Amino acid sequence: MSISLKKGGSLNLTKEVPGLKKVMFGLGWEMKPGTPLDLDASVFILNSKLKLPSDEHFVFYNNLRSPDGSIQHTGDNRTGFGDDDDEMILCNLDLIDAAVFEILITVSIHEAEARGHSFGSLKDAYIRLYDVENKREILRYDLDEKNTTDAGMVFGKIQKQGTEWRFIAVGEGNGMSGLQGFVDKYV
Ligand SMILES: [Ca+2]
Ligand SMILES: [Ca+2]
Repeated sequence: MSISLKKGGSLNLTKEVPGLKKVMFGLGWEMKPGTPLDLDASVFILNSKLKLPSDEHFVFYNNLRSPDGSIQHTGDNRTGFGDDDDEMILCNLDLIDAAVFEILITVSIHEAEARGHSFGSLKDAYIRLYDVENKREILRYDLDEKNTTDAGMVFGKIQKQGTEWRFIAVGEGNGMSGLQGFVDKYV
């Protein structure tokens, strides 16, 4: 049975799913009627100093694969139409470089400022972790605070703790700085 997390909640993936190797991070969103909104999932692969080891460790719609092959973005969705996952990121835990400490999954709104959009324009948004090999959902985090003026948000992250991986439901916005704000922070 899938586990439902709240903001700040976490789950030890290694203990919960022994032998877990291939994980899919699925992001889905729906907007309020009349607000066409393009959400973008991006991944920041960080070392223990919480920085990108190289520009290529920033995986997004223009760089779909990490250098070690552990992270693969399946491509941009511009409308969020439909109830299934709108953007997906595949992660192979076995391929993650040993120097990696944390993998952030962010979502940001494309051209938020120009279009006057924020997370307040969203009706629903979620992130879920899916075990690709065993074909089952591990956990799900439904964004509980949507009345924000943020254009970017760290939705969730996986963090290395010794030899184990833990998922944390973060849900923290970064104001109107959006995707560029994350790039400025982690490069
Ligand atoms: Ca998109
Ligand atoms: Ca959707």
